Amino acid sequence: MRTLLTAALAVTLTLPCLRAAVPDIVPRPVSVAEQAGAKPFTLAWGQTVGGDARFAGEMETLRQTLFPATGIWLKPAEANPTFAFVHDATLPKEGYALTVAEGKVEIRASEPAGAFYAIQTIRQLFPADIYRKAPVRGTWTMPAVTIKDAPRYAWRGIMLDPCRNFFGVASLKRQLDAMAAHKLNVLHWHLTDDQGWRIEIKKYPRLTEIGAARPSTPRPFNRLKQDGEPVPPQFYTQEEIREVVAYAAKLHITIVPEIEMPGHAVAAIRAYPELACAANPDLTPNWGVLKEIFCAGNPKTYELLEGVLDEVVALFPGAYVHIGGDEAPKTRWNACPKCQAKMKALGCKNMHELQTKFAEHFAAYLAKKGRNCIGWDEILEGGLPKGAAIMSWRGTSAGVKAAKAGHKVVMTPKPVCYIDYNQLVPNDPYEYIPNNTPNPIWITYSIDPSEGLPPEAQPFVLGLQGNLWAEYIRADEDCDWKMWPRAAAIAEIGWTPQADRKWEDFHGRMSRAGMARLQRLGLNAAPLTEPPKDK
Ligand code: TNX
Repeated sequence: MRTLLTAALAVTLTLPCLRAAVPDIVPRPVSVAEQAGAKPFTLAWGQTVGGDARFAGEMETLRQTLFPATGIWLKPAEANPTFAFVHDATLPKEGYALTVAEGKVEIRASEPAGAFYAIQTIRQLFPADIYRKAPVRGTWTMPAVTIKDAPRYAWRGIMLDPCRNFFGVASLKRQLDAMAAHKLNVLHWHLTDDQGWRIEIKKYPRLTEIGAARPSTPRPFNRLKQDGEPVPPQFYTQEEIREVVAYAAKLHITIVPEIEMPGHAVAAIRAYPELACAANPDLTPNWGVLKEIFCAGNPKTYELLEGVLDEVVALFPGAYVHIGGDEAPKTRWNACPKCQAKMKALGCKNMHELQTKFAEHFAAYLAKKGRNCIGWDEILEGGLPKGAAIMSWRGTSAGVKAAKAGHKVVMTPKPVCYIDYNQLVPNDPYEYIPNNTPNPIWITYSIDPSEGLPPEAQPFVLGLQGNLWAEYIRADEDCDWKMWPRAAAIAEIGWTPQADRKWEDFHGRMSRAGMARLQRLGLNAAPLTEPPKDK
């Protein structure tokens, strides 16, 4: 009897493993129940899509998503559609409930974003070939499942850097597509830096005429050795920016534009040298932390940056504008009579406090325009800047401090969130910044963005972000390689409840299906690696 019981218990305990595996969805949904023994859903000609008019955009997205690989166009239908979109006000903002049965799919959501994420899950319930852009022969089936899902965090981001090496709109769109497929919802677009000003500003055309061109690039990949080869202006026109913003909006991705200040400003200073503190600024666009920064004591600095922000706000409808703030050495400010006078006038004890005040000035300016401001964690070195959210990159302690004080925070600590760092892929053909701490995918996956925070501070963590700096990225293929599959790990950290995330489980889903999807999306993803077994 005892053995029988033990045997029964063992069977019960192993049962979840014996059942058909939970579908390989990335990020892992909050709950998935398979209807054991139920017939799958098979996509076929003549099937229809319809439902609540609030989801008209997502119905169209579903049609366009399924068509390229399958060659099947769902027909719009008012009565009894195969794919039914139902409004359900009880579901959270980006959440959804999805039921797949033989001949019938029901998508419930309170808002279009939730319905969009249901569509992304539907895609992943089909074979990976569904991601192909050209027709594929095949039988398109989905298992019968019920899924209830919603994200852990509201900010699930990736930062891309077209300043160090420029990439065009087409490159951006393919990354947006891949991000959306993984339910990432923020693109932090780093639009200005020492090596290039990439956003057209009508009021200040020299920013791109001069600042988007460069006299020389640090190459071969050496911090201080310039190749001496001029590069003509490369930037996004306002028309292109509107196109990208609209494209991202359809994918439920918000773009957070970044205008760097006061540091990483060499390109702007090349265009308007009077904005530097020194009379003869050193404008060599080396990589790294450069000493030339915007003069904080010159009214023209504020005038120009406010003019820039006016146009930025008109182009980007999102709630947040990023004002940079990282790596702003105070060498020039310390030696500048105007900055000294400004520091005293504002009652600051030191230049860190002046940087905090500088950030506060633009936070207030953006607030008047109905926008929130976010900056790299250096902006709190001189005290917590009023009205600004913090992007915590030099570890998480700045973020923890800010969240405890009631500031909104996005966690993006290096090295774990730095997807430009070496990922320890054997025989990796691409180059990385030398001497940085390696950041393989299993290390990325290990972060909990809310770790170390008392429960009352946790709501201030908006979420997390992976940063892909581009000093060492020359083309889409290196961008893909460094971003994927690590961005899938970022996506899962941002979406899935912490208690449901296990590296082995993520690795299993990625190796069985996730990697194939990246390949079908046309991405040159790096191979999926694992921690060394002997550790
Ligand atoms: C630090 S992270 C920077 C960037 C570099 C990056 C290289 C941050 C806010 N600033 O300017 O590109 O390191 O990983």
